[in-house]
Amino acid sequence: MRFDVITLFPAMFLAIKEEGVIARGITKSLLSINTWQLRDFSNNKHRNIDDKSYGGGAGMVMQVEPIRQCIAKIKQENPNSKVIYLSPQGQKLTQKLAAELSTLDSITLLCGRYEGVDERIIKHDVDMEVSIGDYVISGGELAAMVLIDSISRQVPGVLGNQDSLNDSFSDGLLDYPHYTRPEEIDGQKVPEVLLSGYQANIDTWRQDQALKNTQLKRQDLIQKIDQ
Ligand code: 4GO
Repeated sequence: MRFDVITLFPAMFLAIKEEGVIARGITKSLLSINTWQLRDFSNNKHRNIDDKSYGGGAGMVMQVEPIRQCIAKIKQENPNSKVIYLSPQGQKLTQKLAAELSTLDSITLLCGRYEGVDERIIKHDVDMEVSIGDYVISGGELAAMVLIDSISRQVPGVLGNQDSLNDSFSDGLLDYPHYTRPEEIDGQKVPEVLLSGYQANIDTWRQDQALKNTQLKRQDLIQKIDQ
């Protein structure tokens, strides 16, 4: 999977490029993250990429031309790249959507700042709007990183011996509880079944706990399964 990211703050992406699961995916050549500084596509010497909003009001709007030129440049190398704009108006990110997007070869992520991008970019250049939840953040970058992470961990080989199929939500339920050493701390014991060595019993216990966890914490997810 190749990610191309259009942003005013490329350095923000060092956080995921240099640490953790995504960094390992990059080392294994299963992933690449290429950032594009939108200001490099400005058409003036001040490197401006935004202007006042037609109709007035506070806040600047990101202009069409630099974004369109940047996308054209990215598409020279990846003609089929799917262009995603991160915004609260987008389709809500779920484990299922991340799984679907993980089958693509190339995704371009457009990160807005200020009041966002000129609507004509969304109409003409963007294939899909995605939202990471019903709240506003100051730029698309953090949302893009959430999307990159959730997609990348479902790209085959990225997680190694761990397995994204066991993630919460993959079967529509939350995860079961996890324990590690020591067996007892301050009187709190690890559930006996996990020490028993009977894998069938452990699997049954985990399924039961996942269901109970979901009933207790996320009743709405149970209703979704029943539908
Ligand atoms: C994405 C972007 C929220 C989301 C954003 C979200 N806020 N819920 N802010 O996924 C345009 C300028 C959008 C700031 C950006």
